[in-house]
Amino acid sequence: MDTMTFQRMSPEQRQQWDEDGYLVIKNALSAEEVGELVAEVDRLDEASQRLGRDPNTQFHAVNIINAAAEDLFQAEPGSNGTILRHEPCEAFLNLIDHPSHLGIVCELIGAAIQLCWSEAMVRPPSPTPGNRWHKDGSKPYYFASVDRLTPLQWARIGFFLTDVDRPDMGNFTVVPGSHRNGFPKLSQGLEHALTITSYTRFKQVEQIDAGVPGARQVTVRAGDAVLFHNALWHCVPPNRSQVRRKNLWYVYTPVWQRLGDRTENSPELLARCSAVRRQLLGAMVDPTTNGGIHPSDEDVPLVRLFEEKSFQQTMDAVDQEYIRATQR
Ligand SMILES: O=C(O)CCC(=O)C(=O)O
Repeated sequence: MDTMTFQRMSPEQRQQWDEDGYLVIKNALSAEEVGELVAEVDRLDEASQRLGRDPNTQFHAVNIINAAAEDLFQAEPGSNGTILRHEPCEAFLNLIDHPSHLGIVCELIGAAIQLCWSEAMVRPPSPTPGNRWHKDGSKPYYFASVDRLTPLQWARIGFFLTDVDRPDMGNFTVVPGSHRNGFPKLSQGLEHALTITSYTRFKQVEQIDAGVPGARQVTVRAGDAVLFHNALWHCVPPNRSQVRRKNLWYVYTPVWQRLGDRTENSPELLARCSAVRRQLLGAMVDPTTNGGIHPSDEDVPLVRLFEEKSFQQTMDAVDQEYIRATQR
């Protein structure tokens, strides 16, 4: 069995996660890793431009760990998008179990997880907002809320490959605490709230975060990562800089969810992966028997590595911790 090193959350990161619904991992990637990843993102961006995409429009590629494809939302229904690269990419694959963040992800959502989604994004300069206010889980799935609370089902991490160190650079923008408190009440009223959260109308406003109480444009340097809760309200204001913002988004979900940006992985990719990487790719050892319903230790090897006990013992410990808390 492999051994792995896991970076754990600092007390400050735990507090930031609990209160704000996101946390920042400074210097998650080295300058060398950033350089290599930027080169890969540029290759995909250029491939899509050769297919006719205007370079001044946003670029999204999904399933970048396998053969990268243009965003499924721009694709023909039923197709997997236009394939931009046919070979799995080592630099993108190496991020799935990177020591800078995997332990923190496991602390938050558990170690019986898979990578549901991998995406490369380029946000060129633009006078209009880059995205509406929304929670995640409105794509590719929606998540039900109970009493307006939505549990953590989708831990999404952004690896930033360019500095976004000033406001209005197309920053990832959040309302801290909104994963618990909901979207804040606006003084501009309901119609404005419906506009800035609408898929089709959000570009009608110039500054999408103006007048949204508590809105914070997150600033980061190239190499930093931002991990956030699916229920956190977020948006993207205009990019008024000269910089093409580049980043990657990876999403971890429990192994019992469906994969989001692919239905399968290439057999060649699986064949050269470690057992942990195969788990993270969503490949159960035998999905037709034990794996599909009750994962075995072989299906989720990351659990033993992270928790230092078997999957069954981990489940028992979770139950016991809950019972202890209720009996205090
Ligand atoms: O790119 C960003 O900063 C946010 C992306 C986003 O909102 C999304 O794709 O759901």
